[in-house]
Amino acid sequence: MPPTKRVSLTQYLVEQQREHGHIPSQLRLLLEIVARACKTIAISVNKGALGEVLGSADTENVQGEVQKKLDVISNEVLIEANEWGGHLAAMASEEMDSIHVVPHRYPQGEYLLLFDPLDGSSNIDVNVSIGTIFSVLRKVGHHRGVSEEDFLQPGRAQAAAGYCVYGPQTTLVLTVGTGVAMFTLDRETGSWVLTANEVTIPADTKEFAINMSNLRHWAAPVRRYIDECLAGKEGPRGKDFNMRWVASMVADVHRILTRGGIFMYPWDQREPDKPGKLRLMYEANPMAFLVEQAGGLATNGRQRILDIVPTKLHERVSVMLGSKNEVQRVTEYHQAAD
Ligand code: P6P
Repeated sequence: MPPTKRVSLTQYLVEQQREHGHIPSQLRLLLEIVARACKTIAISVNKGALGEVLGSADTENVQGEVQKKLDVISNEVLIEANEWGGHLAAMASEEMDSIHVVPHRYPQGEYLLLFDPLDGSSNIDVNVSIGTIFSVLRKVGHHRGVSEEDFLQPGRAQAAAGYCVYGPQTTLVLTVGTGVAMFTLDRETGSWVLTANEVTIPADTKEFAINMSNLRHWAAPVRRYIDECLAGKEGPRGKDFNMRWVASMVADVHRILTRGGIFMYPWDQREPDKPGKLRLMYEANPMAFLVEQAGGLATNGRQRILDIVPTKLHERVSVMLGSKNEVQRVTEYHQAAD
């Protein structure tokens, strides 16, 4: 619900620190710096063709995907913003093969920051909403140095998570484990203003988000779930459904946090060895943390995404998240099929 008086991100984080003891000062600094980096990215995104930031960077990332100029720019903004603060030990990004350890010229902190610097890149050149997704872990143990193994923690260990959606509004959405808050960028003052607090996803929905062009490749439980939605009022669900697919996870998840829905990017038979398209560490985990904090569910069809113990930094996962009763239903269809 919209707050009555104007609360800035800084005030919100100070109150979380003071009243809930949920945000040690290093985590508060980290979140303020990430929020500031998102503002910098928003400026580049909003320039579009005027900023010579569109099109391909003519390079490939670890996923073998052609990088857009804005992918590279956004990644560099986040790295440079977070290196010097003394709050981080290392960073990991969809755009980098291996982890980026904080250079020795700076103090090292206890946090690990993971991000997809610009998710939904295929939408950049066609002016459709895109976003930055981030996840915060703590470095566990008192060993010196930091390695990729330090990042391989289940999503339930996250200290914080969030995203920034670059759309008609620029909105930062985050959780530190005490619910979900949304901040809209006031471009006149350059500050993030609290515009929604205690965000809650309705348990039921009539809206599903999936790339229907993959229908023939899905496993039976997903086919069953979607076929029943398409059967509408005359079918077993007894109600009509609507479909949305932005092809930008941040935009689809933001809609679900705002009005409910179910988002699915399931395993499909085209590449049977790949569990799914989306990445566990810096796409599925942060979104699953946010969705659960808003009363929703997030599974891979069989288990809670936040319970998956990663084995590789860039591992992929099948994702079903959103309105609790719908995610529960499609997960039960998977379990019945097993
Ligand atoms: P498709 C964007 O590339 C992304 O990683 C997610 O943001 C989005 O939900 C999905 O892929 C879109 O995939 O196959 O529909 O283009």
